Amino acid sequence: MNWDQNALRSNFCHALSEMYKSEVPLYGDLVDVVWEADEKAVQASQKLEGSQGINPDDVLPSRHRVERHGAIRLGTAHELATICRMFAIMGMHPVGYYDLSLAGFPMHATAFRPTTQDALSQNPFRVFTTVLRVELLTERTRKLAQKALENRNIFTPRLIELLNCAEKRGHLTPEECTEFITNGLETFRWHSKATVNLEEYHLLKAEHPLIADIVSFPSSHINHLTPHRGMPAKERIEGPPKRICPILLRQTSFKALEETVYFRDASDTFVKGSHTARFGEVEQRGCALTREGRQLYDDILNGVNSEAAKKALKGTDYDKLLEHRFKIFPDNWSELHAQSLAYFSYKLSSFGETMAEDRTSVSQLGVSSTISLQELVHKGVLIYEPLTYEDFLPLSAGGIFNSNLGSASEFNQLIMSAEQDFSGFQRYLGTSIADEFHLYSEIQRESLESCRQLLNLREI
Ligand code: OOG
Ligand code: NI
Repeated sequence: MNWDQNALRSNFCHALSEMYKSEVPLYGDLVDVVWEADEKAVQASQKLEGSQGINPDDVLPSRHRVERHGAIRLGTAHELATICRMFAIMGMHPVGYYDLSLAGFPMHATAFRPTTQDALSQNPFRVFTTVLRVELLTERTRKLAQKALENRNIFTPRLIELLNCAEKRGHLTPEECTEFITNGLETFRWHSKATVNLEEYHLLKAEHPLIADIVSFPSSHINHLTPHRGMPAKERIEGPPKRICPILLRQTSFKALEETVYFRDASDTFVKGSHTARFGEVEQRGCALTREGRQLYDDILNGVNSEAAKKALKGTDYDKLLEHRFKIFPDNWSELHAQSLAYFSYKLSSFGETMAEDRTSVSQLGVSSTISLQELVHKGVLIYEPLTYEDFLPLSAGGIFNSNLGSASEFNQLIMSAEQDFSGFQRYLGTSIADEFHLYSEIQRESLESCRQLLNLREI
């Protein structure tokens, strides 16, 4: 593909943000607050430079002031396969499988995102994409959902032409890129006229509010966009507690808006109703964890959640327990590095660069041309920076979904016992899902490999 996918992704993301701001004016206010907070956080972290207080996000100033992610919910295999083609044009590919039945939702998901270090640093925009699992619905709801979904088309005919064209020709002209953005936005636009009647809407909603949200509308409206936030927040935040070295992802969201929706009644006239789905969210991204690091994170979190459930801990009591239990998770970069709990990218220090120019001094470092990574770091030849976490957390996503819904129902309990369906999801997608750990370890490996070459070492 020979058009600039990074530029197309940035332009699309910007256009989507403008559209969402006009649809949800509160979102515009959220963006202003976040920018202000970010500015202060960046200034504070610059003062701390050289200390341990650096957020990996903040060492990449070009990544500020861009939307971090959006989320959509799809209904069918065809919608998923087509969205996959659409995102591919913008350099976004499916990474990770999220089984949301764990949190009681009849859905599973992936994240479409850039996968290379270069593309991520140019624009990391990603879209959390959920798909309804109709097989987990009760028969009556399933029939209703299938009927409504069969009758809708969330893609404009021109968008499909452009997809075919881009795939066949291998390129899009600048005019076609503009058309791609205009047509692509239609898939995510909010429509206040439902495709189901009020009675059907209530049936869908009674089973699960998310089913009604996915099934009742003519498009797959974007349900939130998330700007970056560099500042800690006071509200209940999903994910790990605040740390010196941020890990993974901390998020919090605002309650969804209640919006007017028109439903057709039996005499085919529109009647007024309402729907609650779209919200605002802020996030802080920390470093990506290795499988070992993630296991430790999951173990701590599961332990906290089961103790909290037993003792019915909530709010600040829950947070205190979380903070206490997370004390065993190392909170300085050198330990996270030495214990291989997080992923890093390596580069030569200025000392290392001087050495690279003068090969004899490298051989003086070790007895042979192989030297361990820890030695190179210890001797100040290599420096490392944490890799930013680019993915999502299923339990946090569950918390985000839940904050916008009523309390758990019996239906949720039933869903929780469902098996995940990774292979079904991948089949519908029409392509394979990348493994997030593999992507991070490749970025880490490549950075080390380029250092090795510069230092002319046989092995590190
Ligand atoms: C997606 C919720 C997941 C996140 O940030 O974890 C998500 C949705 O509400 O459709 O966006
Ligand atoms: Ni989100």
